Amino acid sequence: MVHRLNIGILGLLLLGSLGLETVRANTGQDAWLRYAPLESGTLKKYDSMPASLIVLGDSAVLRSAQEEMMRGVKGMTGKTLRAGKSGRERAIVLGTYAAIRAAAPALVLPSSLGPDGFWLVSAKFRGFDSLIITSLTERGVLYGAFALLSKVARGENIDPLNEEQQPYAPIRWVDQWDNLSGTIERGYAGPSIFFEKGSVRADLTRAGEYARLLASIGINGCTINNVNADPRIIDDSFLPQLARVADVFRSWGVQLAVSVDLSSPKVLGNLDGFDPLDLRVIEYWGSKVDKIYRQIPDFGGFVVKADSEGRSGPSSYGRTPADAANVIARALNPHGGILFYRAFVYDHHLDWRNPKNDRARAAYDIFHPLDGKFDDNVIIQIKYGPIDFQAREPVSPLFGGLEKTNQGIELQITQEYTGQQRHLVFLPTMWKEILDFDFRINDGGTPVKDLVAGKKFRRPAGAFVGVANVGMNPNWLGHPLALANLYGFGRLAWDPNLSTKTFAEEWTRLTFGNDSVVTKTITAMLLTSWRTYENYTGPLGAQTLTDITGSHYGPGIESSERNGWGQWHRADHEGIGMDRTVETGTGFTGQYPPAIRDLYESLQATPDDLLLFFHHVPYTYRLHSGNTVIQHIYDSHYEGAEQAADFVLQWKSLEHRVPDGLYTDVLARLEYQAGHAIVWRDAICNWFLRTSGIPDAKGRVGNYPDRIEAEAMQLKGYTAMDVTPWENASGGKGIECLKLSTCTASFHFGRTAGIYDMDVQYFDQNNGESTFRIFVANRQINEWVASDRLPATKPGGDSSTRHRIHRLALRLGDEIRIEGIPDGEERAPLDYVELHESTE
Ligand code: GCV
Repeated sequence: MVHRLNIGILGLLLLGSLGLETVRANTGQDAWLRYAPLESGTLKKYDSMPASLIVLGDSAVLRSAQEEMMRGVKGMTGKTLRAGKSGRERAIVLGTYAAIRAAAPALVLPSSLGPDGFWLVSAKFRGFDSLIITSLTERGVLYGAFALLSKVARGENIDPLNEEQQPYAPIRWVDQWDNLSGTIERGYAGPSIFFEKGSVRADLTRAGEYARLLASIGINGCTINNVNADPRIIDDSFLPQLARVADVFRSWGVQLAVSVDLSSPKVLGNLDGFDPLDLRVIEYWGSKVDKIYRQIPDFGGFVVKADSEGRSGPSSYGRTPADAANVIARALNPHGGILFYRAFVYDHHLDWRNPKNDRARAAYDIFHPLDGKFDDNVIIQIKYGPIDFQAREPVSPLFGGLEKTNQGIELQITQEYTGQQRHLVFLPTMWKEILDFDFRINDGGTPVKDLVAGKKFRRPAGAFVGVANVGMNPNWLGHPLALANLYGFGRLAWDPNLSTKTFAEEWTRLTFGNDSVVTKTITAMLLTSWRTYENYTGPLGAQTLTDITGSHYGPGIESSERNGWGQWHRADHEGIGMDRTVETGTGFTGQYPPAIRDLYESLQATPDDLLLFFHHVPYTYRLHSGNTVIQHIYDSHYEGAEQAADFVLQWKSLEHRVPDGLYTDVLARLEYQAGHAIVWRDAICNWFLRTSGIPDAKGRVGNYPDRIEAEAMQLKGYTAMDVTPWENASGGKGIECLKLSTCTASFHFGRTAGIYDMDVQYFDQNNGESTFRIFVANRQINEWVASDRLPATKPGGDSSTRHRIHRLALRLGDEIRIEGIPDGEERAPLDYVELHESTE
């Protein structure tokens, strides 16, 4: 919000030298806080910025704000801010409102400003035109400092300035699923920054840097261990180690929290059980919490996963989640701590034969009847959809089912079901749709963002939680562009009304500088990437058709069926989809308020994107788009794979505009993604072709004129193998070298002479590093080692990888020979070769 003030406009101070923007070598470590030198035109805008800095007060958080201002201004403008002399010169002034007011009584804070909000204002301070960054809290001052620096980095005008920002929800946390061993469940960027070999790391530098990143986007808490919690995390002997993490978080205004196991009173406390209503258990939690706060006075609280996926829980004693949550919450309450109780509670031994069974119902069935029974410092943490972080799900009905209970939304920054940071998927596009989704309760506007921020039903608390799982990888998440998801989570948690384009652009500028071509290209890639991924992985709300009992990565269409996990799509010869209607199905639609229930209950009214989540339809059913379901499956997968290929071209247009190392790294990832999108496309299209028996009207599926199957080549040493499931290899087969030495597969080029691009589809397992060599007419033209660390120990959809050899001159009759040299368990496995006339 911008106020008109008559309290003065900042004068301008010449900062001097105009520099050219240098594209800084970028490992990604600094993420969006690079503070790279501004290009001369942009730099000029800040000529008049005060050259001194006044900090009112002395605390760890204010010192962080001060150091950040110094660092940022120095990096971007080359100037060192000097310590300002109060009442003698213009300055940037940092301080809480109480401190500012004492020094400048004329300054009146906007009445709407609450905790953590900040005000950036050009105003007189002790007689001099200054730039004031203030807030009710020190943390808010820090957020304001970051906001100002972000503006400068993006070349925004800051003279005059009068801007007030207020976070949408009071609690904006990230969760890490780090194990004490140092591994991270569903983490794709290296080992834990917190733990190593059962203890907190000796060196917590990265943890401190992470807290800085989090603070820069307004995140105020972090749960550092896996929700599948190791009870030892709150063992008395472990508490001093937790205190060390809290120490590095504190100066960035980030509260430490941990996940706890409900059986702790038994496992750690030597009780004979953990019945939440047993007085000894109540006492256990009380004394444990007191001990924690003695060592960590600003401790944030606990997260609980119970009665879910094998975790212990109150159901063992016939108690409810409210019984369990309240006991712990009451221990936390006197200290101001919070208890997050996860709604991800379900039976993973469901009988799949019963058409009325439905995992999607679980959270609402369990928690809605308990509405109003939870204490005020309990927050029910609800995953955005009723299943589990799929590429597309409807919004969980539980958000609309809790009116007298605090709730928070759990989003997943780590890309468990969405490409594991090997595929570019900008998730805020999905999150924004979810947050804007209107439950239309009592016909009033009831968007999810207002429910989870506690606004709609005037709850004392509300929360945005993002499962981040950053690791020791220098760029935090593995894929350099995946950092946009962490940034986007923070921005949406701060202000869910921001457009995704706004903060996608912000992130791009902060990360890559202000080159408009770069900003435009990367923003466009980000904004289309979720739909692209959905197109080639999971159509029409059938969920991500991945290997759900294993890696959650590559295609695994039948893995969800005929087991108790309940992620069924129920595709058979006739049709596909889960009937979740009240009338004929599982009754799930009845969990939504009437207006939404009616929408999803009706086959005609259900949006195409979610059709198969709610209805079972024949393949010939016509969508609103006019296409049949089966043709949509074919078309969307071809479209998705083409869009993924187009990302490569878009990125290539940025060569020499982004730092070289970063350019090459991202290019390799996008090329891999384009290849893997084809693996997905072919697996899904062929599976549905075989299952439905309905051919692709465009004749693409099952016809690959440019493809030479490895098993059809002349083989020396190599033997043909069946790949399981069959759809994850072309023709269901590949070849493997069972010898200890080199095997060869060859064929003769039978097409018109010309320049061709050659794609070699091979399987890159993580239990060996095979070498491949390509010869044309006996001349070696290429060699590579299959050394990626994909989540696969066998040939299949997780390991299938494409290697492209560009612009190969081929003549009719040329022998093309592939030599495969196996290594370890990886038998130099190959699927096929494709030759396309080169267009480059
Ligand atoms: C931490 C999914 C994931 C699990 C995760 C669980 C949860 O099932 O695959 O790895 O466990 O969700 O959110 O608790």
